[in-house]
Parts: sequence; structure tokens; C-alpha cells
Amino acid sequence: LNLSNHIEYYSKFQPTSFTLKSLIDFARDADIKRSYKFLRVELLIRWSHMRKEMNYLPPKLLEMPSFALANSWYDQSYSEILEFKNVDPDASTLRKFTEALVDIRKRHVDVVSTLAKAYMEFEKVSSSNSIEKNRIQYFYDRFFLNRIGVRTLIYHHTLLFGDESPQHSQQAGIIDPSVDIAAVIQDAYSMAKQLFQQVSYPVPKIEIQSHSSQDHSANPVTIIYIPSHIYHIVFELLKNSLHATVERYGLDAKEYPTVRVLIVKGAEDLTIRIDDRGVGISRSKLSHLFHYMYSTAPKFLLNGHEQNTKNIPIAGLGYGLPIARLYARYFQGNLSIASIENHGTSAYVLLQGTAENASERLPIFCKSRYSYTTNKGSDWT
Ligand code: W6P
Repeated sequence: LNLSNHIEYYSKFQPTSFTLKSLIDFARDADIKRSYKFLRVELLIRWSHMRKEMNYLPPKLLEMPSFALANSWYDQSYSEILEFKNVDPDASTLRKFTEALVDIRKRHVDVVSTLAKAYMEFEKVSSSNSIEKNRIQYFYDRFFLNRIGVRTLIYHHTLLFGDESPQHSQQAGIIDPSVDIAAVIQDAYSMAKQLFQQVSYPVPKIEIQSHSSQDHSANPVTIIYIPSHIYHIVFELLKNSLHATVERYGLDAKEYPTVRVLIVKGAEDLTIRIDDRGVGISRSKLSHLFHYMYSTAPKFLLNGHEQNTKNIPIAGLGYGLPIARLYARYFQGNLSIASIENHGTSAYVLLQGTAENASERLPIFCKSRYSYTTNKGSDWT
């Protein structure tokens, strides 16, 4: 299997960045031939950029069994898509292409946990220095962001032209032109509540408030977006807030402070703020929340005792926060966390409020980025 010539070739093209608006227009057109001709090239371009970038990772990381496994999935998928090069889009080809995309989505479902494992394998054989840590952090962020983009395009295509149907009937492929933010937050809370109850954790209550600068009626605040992305983000944040609250007050408290959620739609952004009165995070640990390095082996402390986290579902999702931030950034939003130690934590999710401004943020391979990282590493003491 020799893909390197193809990788060289396709990495010379820039990826095409979509907006939520252009993805909806694409869906309204629903031209499967156009989608086929576009995707069979675009997927190769996006994968090629990441493959080029991978060469700048510590070579030992690439050799780890889990990294090799993930790469074998990419090789497989890359060659499957390559086979459609120069193949005319007759009905049978289009059907095969759509089926190939469904298979690819399934094949890559465990990429994040597999690369998390690869990082742990790497740390075991050779403890990484700070330059290597930075490079891996930089690469993982870009790689997982690219993956979100690829999966979005693939899922959009298979929802529009395949046998699966979207969650809500008003959806245009993967996009819902009217996501009810408070409803998504309620869904995410219900799921978090279930997880907590499964392990006999108490569940603090939540309260949701919302305002819109454009609409002062009691209508729910809505936005054009991909509902699963918002769900993913708020689920992760709520889980953390609930956990921090229980951690502070213990498992048997009579009452817990409510987790307060505020949704505000302004002219530019839609902001979601999630406030808890949990243990808070010290400044020194705050930046670690988004480090892949510190998230690989989740340890939960409850009232000073280390819990056996083996079978606890709420603990097993090590890369939750960094991935949640990537979901927010994917369409030019952001996620940030501010905390007062021993008082509580506020998480801010900012999303683009208009579909025209919500454009895909995509990594482009850039060699010079890597060449000026020297051994001196930092320009501070
Ligand atoms: C905490 C730690 C944290 C991370 C993310 C979101 C909320 C919270 N609360 O104590």
C-alpha cells in the first residue's frame, strides 16, 4: 500500500471551508453527483494535510501500536476513496460511494480513544520533554478538529443521500435551522443525571435562563447549528459542574447548590454560561484541563479519597474537555473556563449566531511552523 505520492499531490490543494449557510444551501440543492465529485477529492485533501503534519511528531509516538492502528484505518479509508478517482457517477457508483462513507464513519469511531492510548503508550516507553508535549498537543488539537470536519461532511452526505434519517424532520442533512438551545441542555442534563444515578451519585439541580436581543418574547432561543455538537459541548461541561458540586459537598449532603445556566443571544454570538458552586480549580491546574497529556489517565477525587474509576462511566471520558472546545471552535466559536478556587467555576461557550459567520476552522499543513521550534523552547524563564 503506497499512498505517499497521492498524499504529496493532494496536500498541495487547500481544503475548502464551508459555512453553516453554504452547508444548508448544499442540502437544499441535494445534488448527489456534485456532492460525490466534491467529496472524493476534499476528503483526500483534508487527510493528506494531516498525514504530512504527522511526520513532525516524535517518531516513537508514531511507532506505538495504537498509533499504527489508527493510521491503518486512515490508509484503508484513503485507498477506498481513491478508488473513485475518475469513476463516472452512475447510480451504482453513487450508491457504493455513499456506502463507503457509512463504513468509514464506523471504522473511525474510536480514533480519539485510540490516540489517547497511543499517547499513554508513548509516555510509558519514553517520558516526553516539553517540546514534544507541545508538539503533540498542537497536533492532536488540529488532528481532532480536522476529524470533526471530515465527519461532518461525511455525515451530511449520508443523511442527505443515504438510508439514515436525521433526528429532527426540519433538519437539512446534519444542520438544524432552529436548534432550541435550552432543550439541548435539558437533554444533556438528563443524560448526565442518568450516568450519575447509575453509580449512585447524587445529582444537583440545574436552572436555565435565556434572553435574546432580537426577540423579547417568551419563545425559546434558537440558532442554526448542528445539534449534536452543542449537545456534546454542554454535556461535558454539565458533567464537570455536577461532579465538582458533589465533590465539594460530599455524597450525602441534604442539598446541593444549583448549577445555573444562562443562554444569551446577541447580535453576533450566542453565549452559554454554566456556573457551578463546586470545588473550583486552582490557576495552576486550569490550563491542564485542555491538555491531552493530563487527561489521559482520569483520576477522580471525592472528599479526598481516590475512587475506583474503572467502571465509572463519568470518569472514562478523558478527552472530553479538549474535544468539547474543538467542537466550539470548529465553527469559529470558543470555550473558556474561569474559576475561583473554593468558590466555583464558570464555563463560557461562544457560538457564532449567524450561519454566514459560522465557517469551518480547518488546519492546513504548514512546514515552517515546525522548523523554528528549537531546543530552547521558551522565551521565558
Ligand atoms: C469544576 C471543574 C470544571 C471544569 C469544566 C466545567 C466546570 C467545572 N467545574 O470544578
